Amino acid sequence: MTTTEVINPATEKVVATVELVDAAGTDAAIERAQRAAKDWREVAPGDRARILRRFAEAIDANLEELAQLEVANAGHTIGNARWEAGNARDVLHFAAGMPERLLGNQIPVAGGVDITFHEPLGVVGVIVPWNFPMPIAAWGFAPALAAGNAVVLKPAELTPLTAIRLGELALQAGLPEYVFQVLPGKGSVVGQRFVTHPGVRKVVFTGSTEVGKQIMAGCADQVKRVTLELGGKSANIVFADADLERAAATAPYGVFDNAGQDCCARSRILVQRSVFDRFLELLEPAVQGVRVGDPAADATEMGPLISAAHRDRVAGFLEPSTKVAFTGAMPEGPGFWYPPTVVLPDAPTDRVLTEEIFGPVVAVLPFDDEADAVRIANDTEYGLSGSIWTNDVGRALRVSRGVEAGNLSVNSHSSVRYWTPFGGYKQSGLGRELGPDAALAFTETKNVFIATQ
Ligand code: TAP
Repeated sequence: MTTTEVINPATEKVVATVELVDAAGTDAAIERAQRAAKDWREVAPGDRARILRRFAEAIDANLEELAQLEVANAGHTIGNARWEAGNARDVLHFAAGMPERLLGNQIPVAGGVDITFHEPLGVVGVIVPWNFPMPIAAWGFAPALAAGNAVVLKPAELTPLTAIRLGELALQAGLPEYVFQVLPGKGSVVGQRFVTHPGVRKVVFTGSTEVGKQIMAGCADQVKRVTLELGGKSANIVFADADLERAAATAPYGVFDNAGQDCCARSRILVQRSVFDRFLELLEPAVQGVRVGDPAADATEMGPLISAAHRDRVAGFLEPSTKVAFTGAMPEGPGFWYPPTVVLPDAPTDRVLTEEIFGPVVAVLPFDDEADAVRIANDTEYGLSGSIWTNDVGRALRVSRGVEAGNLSVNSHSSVRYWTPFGGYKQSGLGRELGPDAALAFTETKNVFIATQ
């Protein structure tokens, strides 16, 4: 049996040793899930709903333990980690409303009755990255279970602890055995088997665009259903007519939350040229005010990066020639720390502008007018989220419609609510998660005609 050591990124100490599932173990789990799925789809909608509610309540009862586990495993601030466990709970509560609302249509036809059903797919494979282990897992497994599917879930090798605990809580809450299995293991082994095993009927993948493309190509072989949530390079657009003080005070939190390891990070700040210098003056104290340090302390706003390798990768984006405007604080001693960093790119082709850094680095650049702002915002292969700061409601709507991204916020940096749809344009993804239609992504629509003559 292969094992992996789970490291606390704030202390560099080993917090747990986890056994990794191999290819044969993955196949066995998929086959158990196939059998379990047959019974689970027959459970009455109201009973499925009740079990999901109990699962949500079990998370709530263990919320602090789950949050502390995430602080130790992923270096998330305790405030964020509590929100993340609460989000998994809320996503389950929301999904518990779905089994009884999977409504079909009755369509007028001649000579009979025509009705549609939303049938479960069977076994769904969910592949989760390390940046938000609990929420991203729940966005996949909760609606999939609600729609009557069995789920096999692969957490990232770096962050398996909360997913393993969620698997235990599901069983305690009364979810039948093998309906929800957590399989810690390597992406190239367990994740890859989700793609190639014909028993898995859909793959939900969140992670890098590079691996997402391989997953999509692999799924094509069996015309396997796929949802992809991939990278981002989102723009925070600040117009001269905006409340500049608020825009500058909040901008660091729109990009440095979770140490910038957030697919929705607003890692490009576009500022109207007439207020560019003033905005930078206001941004500097805001960035220096971000409290970076011990993630277990209540007041901390930013923790470490996930690993030494990732810190090196982030640092690699800054060339000797990169113009750094200013940086924020960073603790000394052990831990994979990187300070909040503001850079001023020289050209539209600079890597800090074109590539997802996935760390606490933000590029600030000027634009001339509305059309220029939309053009620069869209000058990327990504299209996940973004913010627009203006006090002109017409402009807010025009620019929101013009920016090619799935999740935009005006005078705010919010991206994710479990009851609104979430997902990306272009190479940021395929399909949508969350929102009122979440369960439909885990069903096939079946049309049945019944002759009455
Ligand atoms: P990846 O390296 O792509 O890994 C994501 C997951 O896929 C991990 O569980 C990984 O397993 C697994 N995996 C790796 N290779 C695989 C393969 N060949 N077949 C099947 N599974 C495979 O991404 P990451 O670095 O962990 O996560 C960061 C990326 O996720 C960023 O680009 C970020 O933008 C994106 N992200 C997007 C969103 C949304 S909602 N759009 C949300 C969060 C993150 P192991 O790591 O265990 O090998």
